[in-house]
Amino acid sequence: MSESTKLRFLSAWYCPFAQRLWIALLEKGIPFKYEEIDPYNKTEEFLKLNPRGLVPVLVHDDKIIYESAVCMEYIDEAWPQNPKIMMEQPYDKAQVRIWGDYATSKIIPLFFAILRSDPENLGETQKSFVENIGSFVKAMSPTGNFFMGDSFSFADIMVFPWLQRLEVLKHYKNFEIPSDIDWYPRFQKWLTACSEKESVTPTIPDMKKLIPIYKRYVKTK
Ligand SMILES: N[C@@H](CCC(=O)N[C@@H](CS)C(=O)NCC(=O)O)C(=O)O
Repeated sequence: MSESTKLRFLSAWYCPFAQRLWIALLEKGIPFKYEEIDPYNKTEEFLKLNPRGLVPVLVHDDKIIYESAVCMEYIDEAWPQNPKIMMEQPYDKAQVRIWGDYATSKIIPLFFAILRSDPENLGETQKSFVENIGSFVKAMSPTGNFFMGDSFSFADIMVFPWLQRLEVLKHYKNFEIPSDIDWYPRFQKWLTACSEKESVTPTIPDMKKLIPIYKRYVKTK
């Protein structure tokens, strides 16, 4: 097996969870083989790799790892010589874990809640989404481009795929972050810096192809 086929990355091009891991692999410069999977049409072979039937999945020699955040921590430790995405210092590591978890437990469910909202509760859901993004942005380092300042880290990668998909919410629910909100300039600076990173640009999906994928979540009345 050549160096590049030792690590298999099972992904779906539209999946924001898989995008997290894709960014992390590129950021760390780890050679891998990308394999496109349809996780909604689960083959026996795929379920053997991940009994939960979800992408992303990593196959590293004979080891199988799944769950995007776990996979990111795994590659960071298995390739320790590359740039650290989990940070070096224990306190910094705790911060990126706290805010990575915040992305998963608060921000992402509200992204999907907006798509599923009835007109009666859309306003309240959008308000909570904005407040939660605001808390994330206000926790960012005031200097530098990224959450941890000059270091692009786990905290940025955990939330970026959803905040880069805000156009989906604009398309279906006419949602936009109010540009007059006090933390908006820091948010835009962060979003632009992340979007322009060499490890991120190849992972950004074509919005024209992506928007129809979200139709299944949308509630219209
Ligand atoms: N908690 C998982 C979530 C992964 C996930 O939901 N992946 C979706 C695609 S974006 C999937 O595989 N869905 C298949 C299904 O729900 O059956 C992670 O972080 O990796």
